[in-house]
Amino acid sequence: MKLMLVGYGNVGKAFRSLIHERKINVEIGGIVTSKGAMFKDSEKFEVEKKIMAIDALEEIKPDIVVDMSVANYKDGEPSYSLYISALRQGIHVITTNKSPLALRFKEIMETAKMHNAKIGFQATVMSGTPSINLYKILPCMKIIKIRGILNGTTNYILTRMSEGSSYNEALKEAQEKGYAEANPELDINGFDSAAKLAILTNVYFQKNISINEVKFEGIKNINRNTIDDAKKTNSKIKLIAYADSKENYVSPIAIDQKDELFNVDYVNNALQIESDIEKITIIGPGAGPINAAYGALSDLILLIKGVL
Ligand code: 80F
Repeated sequence: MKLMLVGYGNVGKAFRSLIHERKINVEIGGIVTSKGAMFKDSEKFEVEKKIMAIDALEEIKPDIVVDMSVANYKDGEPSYSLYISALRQGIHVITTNKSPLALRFKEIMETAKMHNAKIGFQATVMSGTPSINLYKILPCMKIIKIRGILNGTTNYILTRMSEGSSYNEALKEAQEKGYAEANPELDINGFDSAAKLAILTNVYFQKNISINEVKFEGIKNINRNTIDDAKKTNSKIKLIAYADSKENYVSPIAIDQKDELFNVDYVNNALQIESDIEKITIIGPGAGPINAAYGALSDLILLIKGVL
């Protein structure tokens, strides 16, 4: 299997390292970034041709495109057109980039189905902690509601602020650890969580909503006083995402010690799934280069095994 990697930042580099360290039997035929393409597998990226990913398909002729480029919530481009073009040619797509799926879920899924190509997007929600792919092993359940903490950066910031750090210090740490989006405003204002909730809603409730249909608020208005006030009542502020078949929202909420999400701190994320059969909670890292890269790697292995 030949791969074309799109995006070679924190996640792209971690993904390439994992492929080599774990000796995964694939060929990296080229890497494309915003600067252009390189038609070989090398740790050091050097532009060989100023070309966009969609045009590099012709030259690299991959079996699988792995998109780890920046999110664009205006129109999901250029990744959206890249997916449609690749899928129409029967090229599989694996992505860590939420924006195309948070904006045009149905078109992407239908194109994949029509052309017998696979689209893997585990890493778009909770990185390597099973969320999207978890649904595949919960057949026949009627999902009633989902609730969770879906953004690593804001959960890290809220945790560090409750320990005494300033907002700026905590954000800087999250950026240094590779948790934050290239534009961290997308984390802070709730956009990233809303995109993840839209994708989860589509998967868990078989819907076709876009991020524009999610009500969301980020942590912009949370300050030391809000956090200290919550502490006085043994509560913590968490950026909670919620969806059932009728409503959805992302909002900072004070939760108490009885809440299962109370101890989900730092970069950890959580997803509670309430169904007609049982209630499941999964907790694990929601961000980090190696974690997001692992989400994509798990899709790749499932795809190679024919079970994605
Ligand atoms: P980074 O900014 O390091 O790299 C982006 C790369 O994209 C660069 O190489 C850039 O050249 C390339 N690029 C930009 N425009 C391009 C174009 N038009 N064509 C080709 N390449 C282009 O970004 P990251 O951190 O490596 O993230 C990459 C993608 O993974 C983004 O879409 C992220 O949203 C996504 N992702 C990142 C995660 C992380 O932990 C986690 C999962 C997905 O919960 C949180 O706190 C979330 N902020 C992170 S979730 N880094």
